[in-house]
Amino acid sequence: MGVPSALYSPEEIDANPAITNAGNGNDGLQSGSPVTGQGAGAELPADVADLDGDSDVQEATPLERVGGTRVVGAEVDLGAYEIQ
Ligand SMILES: [Ca+2]
Ligand SMILES: [Ca+2]
Repeated sequence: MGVPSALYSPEEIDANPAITNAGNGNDGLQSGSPVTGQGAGAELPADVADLDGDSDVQEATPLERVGGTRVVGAEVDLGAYEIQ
């Protein structure tokens, strides 16, 4: 079992992801982060924990790490956060 492909890009990114408040409680991505839109939304895992409480556990994970919408814009952001 590997890492879900929504969590990395085939090209990989060797740059600071610009995480807000990194190392001191995480709050998400800063505007202009190089991971913006670099994920693969088609590969998001199912919402097996029903994070949004709508009883649909077959849909793609609807929320990101801090409760924002999982996919904003044309493509999911790489990693656990999504710029809102
Ligand atoms: Ca759900
Ligand atoms: Ca996005």
